[in-house]
Amino acid sequence: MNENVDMVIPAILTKLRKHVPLVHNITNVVVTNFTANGLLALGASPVMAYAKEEVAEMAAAADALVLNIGTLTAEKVESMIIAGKAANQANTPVILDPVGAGATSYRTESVHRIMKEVKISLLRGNAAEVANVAGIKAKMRGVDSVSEHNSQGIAMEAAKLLQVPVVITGEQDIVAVDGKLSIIHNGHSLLTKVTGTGCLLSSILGAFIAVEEDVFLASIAGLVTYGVASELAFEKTSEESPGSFQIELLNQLAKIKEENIKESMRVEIKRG
Ligand code: ATP
Ligand code: TZP
Ligand code: MG
Ligand code: MG
Repeated sequence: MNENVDMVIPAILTKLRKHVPLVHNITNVVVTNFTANGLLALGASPVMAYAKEEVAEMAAAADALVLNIGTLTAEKVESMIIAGKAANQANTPVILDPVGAGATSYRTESVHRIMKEVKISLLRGNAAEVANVAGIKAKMRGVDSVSEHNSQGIAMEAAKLLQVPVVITGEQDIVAVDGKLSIIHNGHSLLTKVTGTGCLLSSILGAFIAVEEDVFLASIAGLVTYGVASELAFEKTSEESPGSFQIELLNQLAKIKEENIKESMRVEIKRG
């Protein structure tokens, strides 16, 4: 790892806490409360606003807009497009989590519609979701990816085909932005036993991109912060208990410091 990146990445967390970015989420009903609590714990300011009468105003006032299609309705798609356009006009970054893309055609088509109308700053999903959005066939069952995928290959190809920065998460997290590529090895398998950990991560990436305009660096910083917080949470709960781990993850998102990140970050910059 480049020494400069070693210093720059942890410092983005301090920047986030200083600025307390307002993150406007149009998200799903499963993860709403967990997402708000996770953003608050980290040091960001969450707001959920869905009515088409108010989303443009909220998105324009926010520091990041996060669109999450987990429990989609026609009304929500309409609101997401209105909010996304307002965010684009105000130069507010827009993060898109294509939850379950490929599981039904409605999800895939809605993502395509949103991406046609709104300029996306970051697309974050599991390998199968991102593959399906990019037109690369991959199996989905509900909101979970079914089989092993070549995440690195999919991330690079999707970023190129869609012309959008991409983060694919899983055992390893991949960041592909403008030909740059990074792999993050932090995280804990208990994250797969708590619903909404991917959705919360997408919103947290929104908070990082709000304070750091280099999307490549901001994404790496968000992923290592979250990954290291999950490792600390596992150390505290120290057994395979998803319930305690979920609560401890919130605690560690509040407690994590630059020093913890410097000590534990496992980041490969493959092409910087
Ligand atoms: P899925 O529906 O496939 O679980 P998701 O949207 O929940 O996708 P994940 O890929 O689970 O998103 O990513 C959420 C967090 O969990 C990320 O920080 C990621 O690094 C971490 N993670 C996922 N799987 C593992 C694993 N096997 N080991 C360690 N960390 C993991
Ligand atoms: N069903 C629709 S949205 C959702 C479920 C279970 C939450 C998915 O959250 P994540 O973060 O992708 O695990
Ligand atoms: Mg998961
Ligand atoms: Mg998800």
